[in-house]
Amino acid sequence: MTTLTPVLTRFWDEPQSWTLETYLRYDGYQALGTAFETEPADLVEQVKSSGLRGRGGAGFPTGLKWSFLPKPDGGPRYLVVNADESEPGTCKDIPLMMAAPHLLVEGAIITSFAIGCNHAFIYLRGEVVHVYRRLMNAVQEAYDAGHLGKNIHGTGFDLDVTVHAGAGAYECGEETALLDSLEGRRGQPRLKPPFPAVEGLYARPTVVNNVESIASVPSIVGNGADWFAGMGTEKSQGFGIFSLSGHVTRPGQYEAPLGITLRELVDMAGGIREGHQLKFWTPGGSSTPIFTDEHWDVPLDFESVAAAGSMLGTRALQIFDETVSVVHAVARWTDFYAHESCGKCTPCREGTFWLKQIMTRLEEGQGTQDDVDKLLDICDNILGRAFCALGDGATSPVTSAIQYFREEFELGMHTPWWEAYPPERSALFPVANKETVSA
Ligand code: L3W
Repeated sequence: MTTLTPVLTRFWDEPQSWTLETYLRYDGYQALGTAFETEPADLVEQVKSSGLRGRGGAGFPTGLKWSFLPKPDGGPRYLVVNADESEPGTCKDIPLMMAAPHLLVEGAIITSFAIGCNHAFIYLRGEVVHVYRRLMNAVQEAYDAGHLGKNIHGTGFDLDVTVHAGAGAYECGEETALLDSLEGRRGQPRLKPPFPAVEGLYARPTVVNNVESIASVPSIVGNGADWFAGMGTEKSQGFGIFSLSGHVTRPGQYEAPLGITLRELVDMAGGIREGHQLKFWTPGGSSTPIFTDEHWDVPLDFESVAAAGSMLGTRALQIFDETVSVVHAVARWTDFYAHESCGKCTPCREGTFWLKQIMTRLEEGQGTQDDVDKLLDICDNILGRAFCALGDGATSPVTSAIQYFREEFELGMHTPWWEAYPPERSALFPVANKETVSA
């Protein structure tokens, strides 16, 4: 584990890093003690002034979101942790929950105390049964140690945590679809406003935050808002987990201050695989417009990435070298969005299906003269017209890939991708990396 800001990942390399015993050796649950001695409103202020912004993709200020909760009216209010990680390339929350589940549990307790919640939920992607088991064990350990339950450590504060496994749908990572799914309905997005902060789970005020956001809270409470705000850039403060996958020598999670560049991260990851060059990459998962080798030095913070034409998103850096057909890669993402579209709104349901049909033609070298313009036209009709961000996300790889590699799409009118880019040359994990991959 290479890390520039060893906070969330500071003990991942320990054997049994996930146990309470290990967590306690790394100052686990110390911040909880500090939080219980602090006024809840001051905790909200602290997280606000730390500058922490949502780590699930949108980057909305976390403390500000907490402060949107209406004044207590005696009824319940909820914390829901969005652990539905499923964006192609995004692989930070699941490793975090596997390696350090107590960071999330402690963060959830502090957040619940700050916002006055007595029942928190962790909504987990259904397929990851191993993560479900690990979280359940950590929650049980926290109950046994008296960090959860009634009158926690004599403070008078009660909290129960429920770990809920969904059925495995990308759409359920959208916060209101997640809430519908948690309530037992089909996971489809709700109209916003009202935002969940006002009317969320069971129509009660609800804070929905990403795993990494909540796991960052103990470090802020333990070290102070200024400590956190002192890292990163002026408007994108703190650190984050950057997930590198694809054609790098050592793929994995790298924790670093926001504002680090691809060049610095790839250096830490041992470079692009030997003998090859960077062709294109995603800064924040498949929903963020692709970048190319023009963007090695873009600071990876919310503002700089947006200024360069993409989004920081979930810091999922999928890296492709010159052996990869961009049409082939985009077609896989398009398949994903067409499969995962929930079907609620027409632009996304029909549009992603049309994108997929055209991308398949272009992949197979059977595209027609006007297919590239048709793709752009369909994207134009999805963008900003879909019910939630899934539709917009589906257009990002298509439009950005056409912007940078239009000639490759035009090649798809007569040449299948496998002739232009023989697949045996583009195996993602070459022999030299086998050790790293299995380790
Ligand atoms: C109260 C207001 N709350 C905004 C809250 C809102 C939400 C948060 C952000 O999309 C992005 C998307 C994907 N009063 C509020 C308010 N809020 N105004 O702030 O809201 P929003 O609408 O900006 O974004 P979103 O719908 O949450 C998320 C991008 O993330 N993404 C997705 C990755 C997917 C995963 C996954 O695997 N599950 O992480 C990657 O880039 O495209 O743009 O809480 O309620 N006035």
